[in-house]
Amino acid sequence: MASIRDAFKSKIPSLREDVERLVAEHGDKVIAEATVAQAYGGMRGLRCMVCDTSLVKPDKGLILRGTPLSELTHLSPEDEFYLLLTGDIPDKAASKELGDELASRSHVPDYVFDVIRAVPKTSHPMAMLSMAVLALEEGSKFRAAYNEGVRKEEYWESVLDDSLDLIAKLPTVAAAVYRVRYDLGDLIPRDPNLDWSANFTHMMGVPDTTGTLGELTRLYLMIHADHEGGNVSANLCHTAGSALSDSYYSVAAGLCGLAGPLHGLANQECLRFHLQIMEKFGGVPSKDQLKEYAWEILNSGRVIPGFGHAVLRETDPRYTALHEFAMKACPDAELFKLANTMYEVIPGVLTEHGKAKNVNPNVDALSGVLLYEYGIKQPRFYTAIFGVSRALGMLAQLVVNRAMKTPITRPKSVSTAWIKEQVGAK
Ligand code: CMX
Repeated sequence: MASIRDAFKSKIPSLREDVERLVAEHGDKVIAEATVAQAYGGMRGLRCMVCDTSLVKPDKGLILRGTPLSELTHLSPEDEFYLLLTGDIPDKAASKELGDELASRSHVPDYVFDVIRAVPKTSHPMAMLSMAVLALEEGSKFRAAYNEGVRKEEYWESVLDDSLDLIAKLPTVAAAVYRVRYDLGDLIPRDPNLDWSANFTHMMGVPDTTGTLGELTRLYLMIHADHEGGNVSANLCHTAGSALSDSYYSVAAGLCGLAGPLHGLANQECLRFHLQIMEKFGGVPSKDQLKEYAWEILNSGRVIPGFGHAVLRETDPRYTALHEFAMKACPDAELFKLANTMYEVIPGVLTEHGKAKNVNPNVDALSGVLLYEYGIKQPRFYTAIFGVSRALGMLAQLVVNRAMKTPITRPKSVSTAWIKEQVGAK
């Protein structure tokens, strides 16, 4: 099977032809209408953005290049990147070639570690990670190619180079953020015998006491990579990239969005919520105690982290994948027992509360629990781990968009006065 570059390159002519014909023959057909509620409601459900790497179906969850997540959780994150970009799962040879290519691109210049060390220790790891990604921008091959006048048809080649470089370096950079931010001692070098995921937790210095840390890291980094195009991180990366900002600028933009508590930071908030409950009740509370506490949270105007979703209307299949892993790896862990009690109690409480459109758990209801059980006891770092994974999806989408010559994003904004006039409101 071909290398990731050749496999993608061979698909570009037919992808371009297909979309050009679609727009030429059906360009004036209507696919979406916007209501006033959507204009004021985060454009929820508005179908006016294209993303071919993955799709989130309200009743089924994440579908990657046409295949449900549940059938793909055996893939390594690197193979998933191959799939997201090309639409194909690599065979052994192509997978090894990609792994070797990432290893060969993994060197991080020393000045990037200096940037990480220069930031106050009180900074959030997501701020440190975003800064480190921006520091890597100095080496952008797309920016250099653009300055030399590369043709639009060929933008994708150097964007793919930057993207592979960034993916290769991200575990080293994020692990450095972890060790510096939490005063864990010297940085740990990459181990050439480990793959991309296993190297990440190795460089963080997380002890593998059960022999299953590598499996958890692979699964975690796999399931968080892509979640179609409209979520905050993917959308921000897409918009920055549409201005031809290179992969580093675009991923940094996406990471800044991921850092929000309603998006990627929810895993941190969720674990903190679990720990608070354990402390308050001196262990796993009874269902009645948990129900009462959940009402206390809701009545004080706060959300219950780890439940609900902007698009999904069923249990998140990413939650299901983590649950299956936890059932094998740590069925007796107290935090896992609490997560299970929450699964039994919270949907009923949220249903009675009557606001949330989805009362089921999302991926964050379990992701932090597992990281904590495996010895990563700093919840503020969890979103940075999510960020390393989400970069795969953001970058696959970015390369596809440059290959498709997607123009700069520029929706038309309208004023409240215009909307009032439009609908005949006073
Ligand atoms: N606890 C309490 N209230 C909730 C809730 C929850 N878990 N989920 C939704 N609601 C509330 C909303 O805050 C909203 O209230 P208002 O009308 O007062 O503003 C109402 O129910 C309707 O919200 P919705 O349409 O069902 O959900 P949204 O699309 O507005 O928001 C999300 C989605 C994820 C931000 C929301 O469910 C939430 O805040 N959940 C908790 C945080 C969380 O787990 N985030 C992780 C998301 C995972 C991901 O990004 O992939």
